[in-house]
Amino acid sequence: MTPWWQTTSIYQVYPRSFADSDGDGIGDLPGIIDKLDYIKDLGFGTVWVSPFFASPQRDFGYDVSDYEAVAEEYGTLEDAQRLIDEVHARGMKVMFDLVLNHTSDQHPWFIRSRSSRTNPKADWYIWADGRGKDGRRPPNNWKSAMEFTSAWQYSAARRQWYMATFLPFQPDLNWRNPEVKQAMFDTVRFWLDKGVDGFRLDIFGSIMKDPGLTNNPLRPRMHNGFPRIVQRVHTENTPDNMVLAQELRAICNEYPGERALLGEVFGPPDVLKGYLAEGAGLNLVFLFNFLTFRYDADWFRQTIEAFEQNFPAPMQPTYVLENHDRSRLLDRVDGDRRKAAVLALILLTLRGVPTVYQGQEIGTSNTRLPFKDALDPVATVYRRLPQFVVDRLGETLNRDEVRTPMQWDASANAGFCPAGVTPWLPLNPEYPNVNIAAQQGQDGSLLELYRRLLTLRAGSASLQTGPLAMLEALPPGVLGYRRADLIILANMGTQPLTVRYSGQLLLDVGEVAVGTGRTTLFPDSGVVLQTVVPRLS
Ligand code: TEU
Repeated sequence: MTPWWQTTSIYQVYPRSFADSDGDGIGDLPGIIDKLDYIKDLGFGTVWVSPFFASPQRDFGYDVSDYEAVAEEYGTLEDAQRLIDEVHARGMKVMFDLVLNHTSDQHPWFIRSRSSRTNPKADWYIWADGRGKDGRRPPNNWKSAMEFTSAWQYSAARRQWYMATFLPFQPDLNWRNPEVKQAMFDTVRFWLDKGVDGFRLDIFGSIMKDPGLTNNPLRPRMHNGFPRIVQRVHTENTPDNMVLAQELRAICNEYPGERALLGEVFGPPDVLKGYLAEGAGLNLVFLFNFLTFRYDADWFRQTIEAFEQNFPAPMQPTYVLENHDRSRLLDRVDGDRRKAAVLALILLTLRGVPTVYQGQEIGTSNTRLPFKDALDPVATVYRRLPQFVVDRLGETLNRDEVRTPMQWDASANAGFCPAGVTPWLPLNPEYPNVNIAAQQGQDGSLLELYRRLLTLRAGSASLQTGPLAMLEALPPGVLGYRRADLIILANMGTQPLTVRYSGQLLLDVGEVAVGTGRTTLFPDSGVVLQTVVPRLS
């Protein structure tokens, strides 16, 4: 039998902004539970919940201070258990989000660790002596994820440096210390025991660094849409990190029901595939190339082909057009909702596991927010850069812009929290028009398109497990592929185009004309066609 994670579709919930059940302006676990029917009715198979664990919330949960407790504003451990059970009661799966690379600097482990060089937790984080006369220069040239800043932070108490791959308040755990490994594996088991179906693993590729602290090669160039000052050969996707994937998988394999691991990893597909270790490692890895797509048939064809080549069945590519870190897709197509519909068609008919970020299904746009008011700590780092550098670096350096409250309806506060309450981030001003209630049941709405596509997918073996083959001899502008007996076509060009493919129309977006032996697609349209008439028995 095909394991559930190979054929599922994932809906990402960002708890702080999903639904506020107790009127404090912050989303919470009971709020998510109240909305599970919504996710289920759309047709998703899996809910991935971003971190809700105890945290000072400087990075809104990606800075954990207790992995086995729920942050007060999100609820209780009982709520977390109820969330798991309620997801299961609806026949869905649930993945939690594990931040294994670093903790909060407020985690008791780190508070202890930084207090002296001899305390029992002294070696739980990555500490090193500095260079130079007083050791006041960082141990090596490793850069943080912010690119411009060192990965090392000085601690006066120890007169040493600790490593922080992301932000200074997120010290990296020392996974080469067996006690650390044990403690973190215990956490993994803690949640598996409660019945969680798997984990999304936060910046998983950065966990195992070179123990020799070798300098990274200084070779500035673009990588995955980001400018890199140094190449991260000694700090990212190291061979030891691939081994860690297999160790974690072995823990999951102790449990019934195919628990699954989905890695947030960055790199070229042939490197990322190493994490899957031919079935013995992570189950899935995010392929983030779609986050920086060009709306262009040729771009999609090439990108899909590269993934197909590197992730043939039973491996599954994991496609992602949006998440809580990067721009909403609508802003990448100048707000053109027809293009958003074509992208939904592609995302949900490809081979592999599609992921959808809350609000994507109604075409939420980035909320323009002044940089100076940003709550996002990443924006705080970049705030010091001159605007022209920020512009060149790309979009959504202020991640608040993609984390504003979910737009449930046109009432005050969009139904996210009660009227009169101030939500933790301002609402997207478009919410009176762009919201779930306005699109629910409306023919032609993006929301109903997602529902139709997910329903089609859930009921179609061809879409779930069928092979994917690119169609040949298509006019430039048209993306086309076959999934077993189905044909998917999308016109991403600017002219109406006719192709020599036809079949029974299962689903269409935009304006199309399906004839005998030919289909005409107007710009920003697409179809799913069935080529073989099913036999009646
Ligand atoms: O993100 C890691 C990451 O490298 C990026 O997606 C990052 O947010 C982006 O480069 C910033 O410009 C993960 C989480 O998804 C993110 O929300 C956390 O802040 C981060 O790890 C630290 O845990």
